[in-house]
Amino acid sequence: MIDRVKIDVKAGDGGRGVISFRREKFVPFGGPDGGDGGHGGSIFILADRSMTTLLKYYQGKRRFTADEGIKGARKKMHGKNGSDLTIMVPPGTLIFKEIDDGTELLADLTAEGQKVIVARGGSGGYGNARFATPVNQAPRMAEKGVAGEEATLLLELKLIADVGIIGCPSVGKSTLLAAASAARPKIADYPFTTKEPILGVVAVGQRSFVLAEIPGLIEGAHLGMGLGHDFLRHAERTRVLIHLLDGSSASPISDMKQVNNELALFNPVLAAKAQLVVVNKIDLPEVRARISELEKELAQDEAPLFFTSAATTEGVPQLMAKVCELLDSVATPQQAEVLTVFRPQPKKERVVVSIEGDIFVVSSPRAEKLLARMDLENPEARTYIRQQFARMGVASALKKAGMKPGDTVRFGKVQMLWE
Ligand SMILES: Nc1nc2c(ncn2[C@@H]2O[C@H](COP(=O)(O)OP(=O)(O)OP(=O)(O)O)[C@@H](O)[C@H]2O)c(=O)[nH]1
Ligand SMILES: [Mg+2]
Repeated sequence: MIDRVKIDVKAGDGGRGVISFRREKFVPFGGPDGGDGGHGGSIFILADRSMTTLLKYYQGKRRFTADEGIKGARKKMHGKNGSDLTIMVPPGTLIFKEIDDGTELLADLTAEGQKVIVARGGSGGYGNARFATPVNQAPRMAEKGVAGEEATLLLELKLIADVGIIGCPSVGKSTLLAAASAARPKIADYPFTTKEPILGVVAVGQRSFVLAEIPGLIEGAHLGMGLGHDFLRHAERTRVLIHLLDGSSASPISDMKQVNNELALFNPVLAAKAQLVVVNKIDLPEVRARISELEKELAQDEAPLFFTSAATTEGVPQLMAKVCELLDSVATPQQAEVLTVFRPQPKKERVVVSIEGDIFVVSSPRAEKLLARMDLENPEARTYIRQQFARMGVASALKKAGMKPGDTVRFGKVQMLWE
């Protein structure tokens, strides 16, 4: 039961900085006062419990854009920042980003309130007021805003079960799941019919919860016997456990003790989870005859006790209503935190020049970033770029590679004649 959907996100571009000069009465020549552009809005994804599936993104919008930053204005006025956009997903959603050779995991939102940034807004460009220097007091250049990040994301929902059905093999776990939900697991009278956890959604009035069958537990399960650990790990995520017993077993009580022992050995947290004890198969006359005896023995345990027939559904609605009630009283693990995405960046950038035909290709993200912000038609901006290239070591790297003025140089998507 995995839910997957692909969406596109585009953060807002930064607003451009503007070129403007103060104009005042009786002042023959005012200084530069062009303000900076606003930053583009970023896009976040937030785990929210009001969402239970990704269905909304199958049926509705699949492309999300955040607002752009507004351009700067006169009197050094900063343009308005674009507002951020938050996309809601259910807890349990994995977020992958498409990259050239596959996908990379950006975040695993397991708990309510976790939030991750998936596309950063572009920063606003500087207005001309920023470029005034003692030598150039009237700069006629400003920066363009930086483009907002864009990405294609794959959202994948791992359904986290609220409630797990545990118990020995063949006690009727699949039958109970089928009786309470629309899930249709395989049911048969040999052990380990169910080989992986199976989930179903149970509706009780207006409420619903996710119920999972945890495959049969036997002695040694914590050591990997039977079907092993994986399922116990699955049970760790649930909030309530239904401990199902076969009323026709030689000793339902020792079955229960054995399973509880396995839970404790695997993880004490698991053993401490709220349990409901359920004796199943009461439609069988020999089981019905034992009810009061079992009731007495099992009453020692503090867990609520139920008798059901998963086969005829007798007692099942009452059990599910109690589960619902118990879920309300068991606090959900809540931890609001902002996840940071780890993207390693080289500490100090090296400028690498390669030659393709008669074009000098410069690899330098910093230089590319600078060019993206500049208006190459503007002579002042070109002078500024030349100065910055000298500082970044781009000019010397090109010279070393044998480039001469008049040659063609390429930075990412931008190609230019070297002046
Ligand atoms: N009479 C009776 N038989 C039942 C009841 N519940 C389950 N069974 C039978 O018990 C056998 C095992 O049922 P399953 O639901 O497959 O049991 P399980 O616990 O899922 O078993 P595994 O997945 O193999 O561990 C099947 O033959 C069912 O028909 C019940 O309430 N009454
Ligand atoms: Mg089963």
